[in-house]
Amino acid sequence: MGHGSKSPQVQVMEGLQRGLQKEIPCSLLYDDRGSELYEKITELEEYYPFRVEEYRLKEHAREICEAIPEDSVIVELGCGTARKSRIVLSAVQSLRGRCRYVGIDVSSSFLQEARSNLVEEGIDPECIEMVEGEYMQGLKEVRAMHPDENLCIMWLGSSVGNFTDEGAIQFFRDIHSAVGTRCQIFLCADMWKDNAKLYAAYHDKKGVTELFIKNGMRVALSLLGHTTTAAEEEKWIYEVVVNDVLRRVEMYLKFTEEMVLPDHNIHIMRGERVLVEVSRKFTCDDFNRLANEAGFHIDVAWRDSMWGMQMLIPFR
Ligand code: AVI
Repeated sequence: MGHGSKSPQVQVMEGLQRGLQKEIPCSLLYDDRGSELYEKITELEEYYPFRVEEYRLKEHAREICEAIPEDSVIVELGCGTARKSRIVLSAVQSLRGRCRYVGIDVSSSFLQEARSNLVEEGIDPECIEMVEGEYMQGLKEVRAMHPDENLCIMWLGSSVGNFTDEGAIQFFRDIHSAVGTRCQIFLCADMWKDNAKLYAAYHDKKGVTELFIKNGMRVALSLLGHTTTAAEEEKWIYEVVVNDVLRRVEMYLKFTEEMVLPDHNIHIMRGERVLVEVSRKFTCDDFNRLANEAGFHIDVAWRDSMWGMQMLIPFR
C-alpha cells in the first residue's frame, strides 16, 4: 500500500507493467468475497494475530484507557463491527462513566452493527457517532465535528503491517495533517517472531489464505477487463516467503504459464512471481523509528514477543 491518489486501475497497470518485481495493491483483497475469506482466515488455527490481539486488549484494557486523556473522543479507523474495540471502549465507560466514540468505515452495514454492539456493551447511544467513508476523509469530518477535543485514533488489527514503511510513515503524517496536534494514535501491530510460526499463519493447511490471495489477483485483472477462468487460476502457485531482512511475510503468486494483456502492455512471463501482499512484522526499534520519522513519539507501549500495542503522540 501507499500508492497515493492514483486510481486502483492505474495502480494495477503500473504494478504489472514493471520489469522487476511485479505487484498489485493489497487494498484489492477486500471485495465482498475477499472480506468473507478474511473473516475465515481470522478463525484459522494457524492465524494467531486475531486471537492474540483480542487477548492482549483484554489483558491491558484498563491501562490502555488510563493512557487516554479524560474526555477524549475515541475514533476508530476501519471499525468493522467494533468486535475488538468494544473491549477498550467498555473499559473507558466503566472507568470514566462516559465513552465518546466515532467509528469510521466504508461499510454502512458494519457501522450499524458496530452501533448496536456498543449499545449492548452499555455505551450511551448519544455518545456514539459513525462516519461512512475512507479513513482520511473520515478523520477530517471528525475533526470538523469535534474542533477542540483530543482525538484518540485507534487503529487495530495490524493493518499497518500491510503498508510499506514509507507508506506507513506517510499515513501517520496524513493523520497529523487531517486532525492537527490534539491527537494520539493507539496502534496495534504484530511482532517479528519465529519463521515457522509466521510461515504457517500465512500458508494455512486448509488453503484459505491461498484463495484470499488468488481472489485479489482476480479482482486486479478484472479492473483491466480480464475475466479469470478457473483453469487460469489453477496455474497460479501460491508462495509464501518469510523475509528476515525486511522483516515481513511476502505473499506471491507464481505464474506457471505466461500471461499477455497487449492492450495494457503487460507481459507476465512463465515462472514469474507477482507480489500480492506483504505483512510486516515489527521489532521495538522498528516501531520507534516509524513513529519518530512521522513526527510522533511513543508515549506508552505494551509489547511482548507476540504482539505490540503503543500510544503515539505528536512531537508538537
Ligand atoms: C489485515 N491484515 C492485518 C492481515 C495480515 O495478517 O497481514 C491480512 C492477511 N493476509 C493474509 N492473511 C491475513
